[in-house]
Amino acid sequence: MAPTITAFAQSPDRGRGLARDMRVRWALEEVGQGYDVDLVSFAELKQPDHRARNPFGQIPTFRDGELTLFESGAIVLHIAQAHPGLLPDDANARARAVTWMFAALNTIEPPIVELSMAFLLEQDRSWYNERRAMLVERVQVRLTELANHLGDADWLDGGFSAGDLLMVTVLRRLGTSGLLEGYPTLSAYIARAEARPAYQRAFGAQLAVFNNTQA
Ligand code: GTB
Repeated sequence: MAPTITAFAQSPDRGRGLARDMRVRWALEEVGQGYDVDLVSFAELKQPDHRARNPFGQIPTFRDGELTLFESGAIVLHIAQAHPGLLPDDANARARAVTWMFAALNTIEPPIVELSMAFLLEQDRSWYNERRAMLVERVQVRLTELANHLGDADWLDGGFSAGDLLMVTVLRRLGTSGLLEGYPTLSAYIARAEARPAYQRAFGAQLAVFNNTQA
C-alpha cells in the first residue's frame, strides 16, 4: 500500500504550495513513490483522531503501514533514507546533505516564518513598521550568507539533495515579500528547483486540491 499523507482540505495559501505538505509531496515525487492524500479541515486537525497522528494538531503527517510520522523535516528525512535519490551514497556527503536539511529548518526558516507571521498578525500594531524592519534585516543576513555559500553552484553541496528540497520550500515562503529580488543567485536557485519534473508534479497535485474547492 502507498503511504498516506495529510494536507489542508482548504489551504490558506490558495494553491501556492506554501503549506508544509508540499515538501513531503515533492520528496515522494523525487523518489518515485506514489502516495494517497487525506485532506483535513482545520476543525479535524484538532480532533483526537488527528492528534493521535500529530500531537500538535497540524499537517503534514505521513503514515506507511505501522509507521506514523509528523514534522515535515523528519518525514522528508525518512523518505530520503528509505529510497535512493535524495541523499548521496558517500557517508560524508550524506552527512553534509542532512546538515543542509537542518540548516534550512533551523537557521533559514525561523526568521522567514517570523517575518510572515508578523505580516499576518501584527500589521495593525503601532510598532509594526519598526519590528518589520528588524525582521527583514534578520532575513537579509541569512539570505546574503546563503547566496554567498551557493555562489555559482547549482545546488548547496554537489548534486540536488533533500537539503536543497527543504531549502527551496523555505525560501519560497518569501515569494510575495519582494525580498528575493535582491538575491538573483537565490531566485535562480529556486527557479532551477521549481523546474524539476518532480516539483511540477507535486505543485500540480496540491494546486488541484485548491482548484477543486473553487469548482
Ligand atoms: N514544524 C512542523 C512541520 O514542519 O511539520 C510545522 C507544521 C505546520 O506549521 N503546519 C501548519 C498547520 O498545520 C501548516 S504549514 N497549521 C494549522 C494549525 O497549526 O492549526 C504552515 C503554513 C500554513 C499556511 C501557509 N500559507 O497560507 O501561506 C504557509 C505555511
